[in-house]
Amino acid sequence: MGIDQQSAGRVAPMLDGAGMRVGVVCGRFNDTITLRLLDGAVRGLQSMGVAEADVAVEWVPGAFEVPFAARTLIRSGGFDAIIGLGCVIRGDTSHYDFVAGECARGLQDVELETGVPVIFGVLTTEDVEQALARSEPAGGHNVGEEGAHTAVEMATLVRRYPPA
Ligand code: INI
Repeated sequence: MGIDQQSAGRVAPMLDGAGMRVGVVCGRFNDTITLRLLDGAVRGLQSMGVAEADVAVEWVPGAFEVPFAARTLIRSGGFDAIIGLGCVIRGDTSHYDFVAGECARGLQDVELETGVPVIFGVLTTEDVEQALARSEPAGGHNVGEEGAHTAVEMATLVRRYPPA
């Protein structure tokens, strides 16, 4: 579950982030996990040549606020991509479904409305153990780091096909 099944001959994307400006919006709720995602995202961006000065990090209260912040950054201008980070862990009530669902829908809405790639780097897990396993330090599985790769790949697509 949740593992991208890769074929042996999979075509690797060209990931060159030099000159790209990327916003990272991070939810504070469950910040022991989201800090690990943020580490991964920054590490991933740096590894692809995105300059430190071209990465803007903004914290918001929780995953529910991430889409609004993503839209706010995009409307300010100059961003090639936004990475949304958060961690929603299932509790005893239906709150989880609203927060996780609206965050995902909101991020997709912002991406399609603005034409700027918005990456869903929000963990939605049953428990803390699952969240820890998806936010590992360098060399391990980290959804923030994967989000950085997705951001640069999608921003590259937009650069190849600018609006007419
Ligand atoms: N926000 C999260 O990012 N993760 C959660 O697990 C979570 N839970 O479980 O409640 C959560 N709630 C806060 C929400 O994102 C908003 O900040 C809050 O509802 C105010 O709008």
